[in-house]
Amino acid sequence: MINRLLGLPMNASEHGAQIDHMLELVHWFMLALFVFWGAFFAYCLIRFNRRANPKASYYGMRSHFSTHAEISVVIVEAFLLIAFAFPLWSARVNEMPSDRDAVVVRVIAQQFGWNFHYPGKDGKFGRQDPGLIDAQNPIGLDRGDPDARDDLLTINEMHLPAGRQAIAHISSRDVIHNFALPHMRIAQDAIPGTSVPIWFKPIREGEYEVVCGQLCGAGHYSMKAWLYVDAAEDYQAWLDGMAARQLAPAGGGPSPGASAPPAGG
Ligand SMILES: [Cu+2]
Repeated sequence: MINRLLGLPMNASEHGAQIDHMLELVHWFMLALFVFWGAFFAYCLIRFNRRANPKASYYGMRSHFSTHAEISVVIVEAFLLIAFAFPLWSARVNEMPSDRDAVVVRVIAQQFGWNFHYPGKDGKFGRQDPGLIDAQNPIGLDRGDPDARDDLLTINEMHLPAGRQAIAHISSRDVIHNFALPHMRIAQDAIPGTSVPIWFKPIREGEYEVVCGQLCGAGHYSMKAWLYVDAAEDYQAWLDGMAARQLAPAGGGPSPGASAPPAGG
């Protein structure tokens, strides 16, 4: 398998096989180029050595050959771009599923960790205010906002259900980071002041490492999180458990045995 040969991590997303296929094509092409140009180089060393050519010639000699070779390389590269890279990229940006059909999460990077913000049962994200950011409230969530009452927050732990599309809105609190999910074959810079959506569909349950793909400071090496892709019922159980732990029982519904934090509400 090409994944193994190239040292790629296992693919766990729906579109990942297409990415791997393109990587494979590019590598075969590079191998062909390497062999071809290496042979041409060796040929030139012998054909144009000093003993055989005591006087330099600036005209003629095989120049058409290398021009044709270079044009062929450009044509193959254009083909790879137009036939493979553009459609892949276009699907990432133009075929974004609607919020109704997907699990939507906000990802807020900070030095040096990942905050995950789930909208809760109402499906609406509460208001965020940078002025509210403190040690207990890393994303500045305004709990006074009705939409925020059932919102859930995790640090360095993301859960998604397998087999459903996921949309992640990527942003940052401080410097530029990069939300990289190697197993999902997707990555996106986390840029302060912007929120960039990405989407993918995890197809394999498991635990996957999330890394910061952008050198972001002295603690960059430690900026890791885990993505848990769960079966649908396990995902729901996780959400329910989080809600029981994080939310005051005023939010409605029975929450048996929830040791609610002393929050006003
Ligand atoms: Cu980072």
